[in-house]
Amino acid sequence: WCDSIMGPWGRRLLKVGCAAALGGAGASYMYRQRLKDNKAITPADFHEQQGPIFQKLLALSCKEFTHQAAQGLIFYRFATCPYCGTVKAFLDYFSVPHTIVEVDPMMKTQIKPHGFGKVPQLKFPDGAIVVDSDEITQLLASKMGAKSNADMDQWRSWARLQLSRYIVLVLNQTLGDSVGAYSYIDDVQDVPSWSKMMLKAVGGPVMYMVAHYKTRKTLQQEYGFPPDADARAELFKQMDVWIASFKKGQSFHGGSQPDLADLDVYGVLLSARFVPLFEDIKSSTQAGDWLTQMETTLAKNTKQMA
Ligand SMILES: N[C@@H](CCC(=O)N[C@@H](CS)C(=O)NCC(=O)O)C(=O)O
Repeated sequence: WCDSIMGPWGRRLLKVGCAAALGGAGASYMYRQRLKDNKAITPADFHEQQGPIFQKLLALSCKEFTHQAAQGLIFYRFATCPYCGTVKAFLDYFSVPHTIVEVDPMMKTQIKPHGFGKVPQLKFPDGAIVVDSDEITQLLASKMGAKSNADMDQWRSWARLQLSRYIVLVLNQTLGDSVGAYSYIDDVQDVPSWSKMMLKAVGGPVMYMVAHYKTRKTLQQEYGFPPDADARAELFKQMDVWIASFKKGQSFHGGSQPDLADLDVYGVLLSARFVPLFEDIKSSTQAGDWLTQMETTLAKNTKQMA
């Protein structure tokens, strides 16, 4: 039947079509399952279930905290995760000694034993693990005596809720961009080659779909991003508004030194540092000098051990 109606090329096309449909359905099932697993436990419950070890961490004085942290914390992250970027900026700025563990984004092998499926995660020498960038940065800021205010909070929310999403849209404009955004993984050791391949073959297309059908919709429905507007132009415009919020003649939002808003905004932008977008923001918006000063300041302060 096939032979007479379709011929050999038709049959080949049919097979490729079926394989693509099966692959798509499989990826969609895995993605939904993963979201479900990620929601299985909240950060608050995860912290509570650690019991006294977590309560002890919260109760540490600034001096005791610095003493414990001096032994080195382990920071689990995906290099391109904007929330992980905020934690990295805080660790660097406050000179908290830390070692980075790059988590395999496909299999998440390195955090499986922890029982919490999302990064960032910060592990303390006594075994306590803090998850969620909001919780981690709040803990670090309070132990370092850094306070927020309403204006900073507004910019910090903008960074997490809007800026991070514009970056996702720009990084996933085409399917090629989505696959290319995972190129950083080639330089990561401890991730098996087959996982790297899967990440590009499956993770890339999934991120493309997420960006176009979820992220764009959220920006439109919740943050007034006009349909069919150019995400890159909007991102650049918003970066200029951020810089315009600085007091006249000051290098940072915080004045002569970065404040918590500077750290969060910079941290979110770190998610784009493996692709040309990061340098484009430097050269095509008012944010160039600020970005360079942030890089210099954090490089001077960092106590990254590996
Ligand atoms: N609200 C969390 C969000 C963290 C989050 O969504 N992390 C993503 C990476 S950007 C993640 O780990 N996703 C789990 C996965 O890929 O399965 C935070 O601020 O830390």
